[in-house]
Amino acid sequence: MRGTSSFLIVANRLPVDRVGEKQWRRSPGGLVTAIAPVMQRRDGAWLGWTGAAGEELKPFDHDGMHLIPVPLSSMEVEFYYEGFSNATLWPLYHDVVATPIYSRVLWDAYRAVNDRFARAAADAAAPGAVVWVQDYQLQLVPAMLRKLRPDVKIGFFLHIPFPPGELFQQLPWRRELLEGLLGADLVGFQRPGGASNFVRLCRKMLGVSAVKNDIQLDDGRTVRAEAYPISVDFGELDQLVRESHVMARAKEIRAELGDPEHVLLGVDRLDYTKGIRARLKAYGELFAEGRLKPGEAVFVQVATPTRERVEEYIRLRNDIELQVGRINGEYGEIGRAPITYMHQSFGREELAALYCAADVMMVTPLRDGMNLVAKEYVACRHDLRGALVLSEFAGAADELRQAYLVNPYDIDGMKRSMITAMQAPPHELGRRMRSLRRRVATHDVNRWANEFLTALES
Ligand code: ADQ
Repeated sequence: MRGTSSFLIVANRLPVDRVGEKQWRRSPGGLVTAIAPVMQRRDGAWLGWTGAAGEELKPFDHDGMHLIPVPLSSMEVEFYYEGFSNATLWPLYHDVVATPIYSRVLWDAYRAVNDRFARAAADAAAPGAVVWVQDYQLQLVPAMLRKLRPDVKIGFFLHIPFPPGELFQQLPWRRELLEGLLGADLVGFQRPGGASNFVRLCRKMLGVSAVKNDIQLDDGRTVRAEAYPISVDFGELDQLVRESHVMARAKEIRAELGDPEHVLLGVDRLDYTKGIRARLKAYGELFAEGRLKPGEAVFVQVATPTRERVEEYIRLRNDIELQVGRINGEYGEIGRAPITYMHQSFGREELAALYCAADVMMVTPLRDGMNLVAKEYVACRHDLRGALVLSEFAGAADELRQAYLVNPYDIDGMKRSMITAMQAPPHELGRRMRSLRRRVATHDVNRWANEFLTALES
């Protein structure tokens, strides 16, 4: 039997979060915003896990979207999600900044869960449907689905970096993953470098031929690998920050921080790839050297709780909380702590107000597929004030050339950039911000989704 959905998103998570026992709320974030209208136009469905282990739910509708839950047992959450996805692939794809775990038990769970997603997609897709598979948790799905349903068009988008061969080749299951991805008609990456790493690896490991980004397979199919840098909903954010209550809240935040001369901001998932430790180290040294004084600057670091059962993340949280305590303890005065740290998730409006309150936005990942925080900050600064300090190792650095670009491994360099950004004259900030905003406004998340889908369907 064939399903009825002519457009299908397949992702690890459904685009909803639970509120209370029975209610759902659409998850925040660009992907859902960009894709929701396409789903409504095309009788689409979204297939994914609810986020609760052992839960089996029937398909349901929410907010104009048809949602198909895929169940995961608690063992699968541990082995497929926390294990192979987040303790093997995540560190391997991010320059091995933590040591990846290679375990056959984890791999078996990854394969089994990918197979379940592929079968569910095969059941849900209408004849000739377009199926768009998302991210590193589901890299085997394209080939598995193609086997079951050769009639559908399959796209895949990788939200994180695709590593160079020297690193990828560590993976004991490297061939299987490449073959999994080659089940798609179009494989999308954040950066051109990711696409070329992939093509080169396919040539080398699988012996296939390729003309530029088109990979030729023995069965006559051509798979295209291409960069589609993801973005944010510029229009929505730009409008949000013009609302008077958001502007008022931004002022209030600065007052609550003691109206310091400089407010610096970091907003990240509490992840070791985000470079939080190095950024705080650089900031702390500015106090140690007397280049900043208590009351003069406040660093607000918001770190969203994430993957809290994975060992590396437990260690990271302890490290950062110790570091914050040390800097505040050593250099703070009563009522004037150099760092305000929050291990919390914020709502869109509060986040937007924080962006508007910050003079210097510190986005300094050691490696990042794109980094939407950098683009959100730019979208929120219609006042043309504010400086973006951005890591060269974030995908966003390809586009946001007018940011203060830094190497996050270079502590002295980061200190210099922080000071330069804090002291930059308004006309210089305005010049940079105008150019950054032009880029994000013309390359928003709708354009990203449209370009990918147009290429997939052509
Ligand atoms: P992430 O690693 O999650 O995404 P990022 O792109 O920065 O990284 O997106 C984080 C999102 O969470 C942003 O929209 C941000 O506003 C939000 N967020 C962060 N901290 C928050 C807080 N305390 N409260 C509320 N919201 C918060 C992965 C890849 C990235 C890639 C994206 C999209 O790692 O490189 O840009 O997918 O493809």
